[in-house]
Amino acid sequence: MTKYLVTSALPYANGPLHFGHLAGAYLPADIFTRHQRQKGVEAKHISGSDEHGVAIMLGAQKEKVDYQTYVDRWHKEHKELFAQYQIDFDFFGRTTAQYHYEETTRWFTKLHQEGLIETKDSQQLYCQDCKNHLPDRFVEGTCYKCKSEGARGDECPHCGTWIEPEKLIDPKCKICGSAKIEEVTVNQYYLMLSKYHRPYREWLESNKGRWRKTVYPFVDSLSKEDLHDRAISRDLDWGIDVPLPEANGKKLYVWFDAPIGYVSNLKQHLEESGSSDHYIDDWWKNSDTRTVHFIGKDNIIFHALTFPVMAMGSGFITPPYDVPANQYLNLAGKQFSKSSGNYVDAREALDKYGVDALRYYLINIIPEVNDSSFTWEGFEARVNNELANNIGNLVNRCLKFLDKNWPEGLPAECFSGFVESKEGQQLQDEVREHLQFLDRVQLRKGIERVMAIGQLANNFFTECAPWGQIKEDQEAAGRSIAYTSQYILVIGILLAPYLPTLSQKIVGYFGERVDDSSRQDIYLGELLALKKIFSTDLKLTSKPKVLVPKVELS
Ligand code: B3M
Ligand code: ZN
Repeated sequence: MTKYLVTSALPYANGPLHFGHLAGAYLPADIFTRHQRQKGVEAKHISGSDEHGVAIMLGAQKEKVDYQTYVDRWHKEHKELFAQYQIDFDFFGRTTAQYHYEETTRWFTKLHQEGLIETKDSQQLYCQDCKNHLPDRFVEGTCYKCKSEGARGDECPHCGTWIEPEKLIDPKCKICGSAKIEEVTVNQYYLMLSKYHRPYREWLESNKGRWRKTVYPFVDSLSKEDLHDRAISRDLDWGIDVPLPEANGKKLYVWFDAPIGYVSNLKQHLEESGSSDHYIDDWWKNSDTRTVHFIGKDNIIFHALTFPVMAMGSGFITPPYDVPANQYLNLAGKQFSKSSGNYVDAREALDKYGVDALRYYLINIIPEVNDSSFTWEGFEARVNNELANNIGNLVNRCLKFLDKNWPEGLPAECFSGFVESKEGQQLQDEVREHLQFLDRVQLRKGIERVMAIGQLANNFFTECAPWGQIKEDQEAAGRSIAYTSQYILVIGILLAPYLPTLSQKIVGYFGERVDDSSRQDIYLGELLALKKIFSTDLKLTSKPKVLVPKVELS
């Protein structure tokens, strides 16, 4: 039986997470995991803090705290924020943990034995003023590919090029700001990607139809001709030691150990939870497992190229089934940036507007195909016009009407005939289509489909006008309410992966009659399950309340 190993990019324990992170990786991974579980498919969601690398060193140096204290703080903050946004993980670990050092060492040793790690001399940038080596983000300059400024020694955030630092135009030291930069020769360990070109291409091409149009062609063109070897060691004092005595304390490059974090964190999770599963045999190398990496577009190379080569080269794990990378989410058209003030505090926003409203808007602007933009006006309009009007109001009006006019319960006979009706059949088709969107990781299309069902339910309710019917024909009014209630229950169930709280509240009105198995049937588009659920009179478990308060921007 197919099962899913869902991962989301290990966030750097370096500064607050913003909506771009949430909508770009964590929320999609959370929804996809909840979706699989709702279908009855086993799924695990694994992530953790990425605690090495130069960006973190710079951050800690700026605050004048030691590296471990610094990452401890951000690790804790991130975990709390995820919990508040109801982004659930089976395990959220850390790359400074002992278990992660051990797993990473195992990988290095194997790849070294297999001849996929070798030493080479190379040119590296060195600051003549502060006398530091300048790998990765210790240097910034103008990108030699797209000519935009702010390209870092590891990548250009603008065009996504994997930067060779010595080629940067006008490089500057990020530690002291100096432009007096020279090249020195250093000996480093290299991942010999060039040796793996052929098998890599064969694997890549096997994913062609499945991967997103924003992902496959990008890696395809990058790897068509050849693959360049990449340095995976650094002369720094923060990171995992290269596990060889002759390495003299060199550290591993953060992008070597970070993706191994998915593997080490799953291992730790299984151990801590007392599972009898083996992390490799039962998960990573099990032919039933589909690994899906949720990431932002700047991480594509590492997840769709280097880590897969490490996977195949070590033989430890099967490379990923899908890498549904997202584009960028901007704030009012510009990049989120705390330092330049283009920034929203995700925690404050949550305190003000609540988790359903924020998740709803963020899901609607997941940058699946193009970059997208968060705006407060957009937030207000979408929550009020769609979630509050289309769903919240409908549920409230219909169930209040039921409660008021049938205080002893709406008779079971009123519910019959819905599944076979033209409305019921159409609803069934819609639910099945919804399923396919989420299976294909088209989450925005998924939630749009749920809202379209909300619209159908509203149309039905308005056309029947039970408030008029009840004056002449009690039974007809009862039927209208019973049919609308069935729409409402279906909507409540479909909302589960997106808005767990709202879903729970809606489904909760119907009480214990909705058991796990009928809930699953309905989610899968087997609407016959409604018949069993409504085979007895319906009395709500509690008085209907306002479910989606309107947003008022202050
Ligand atoms: N920490 C980059 C990022 O947060 C990096 C991801 C690691 S995934 C293995 O964008
Ligand atoms: Zn310097």
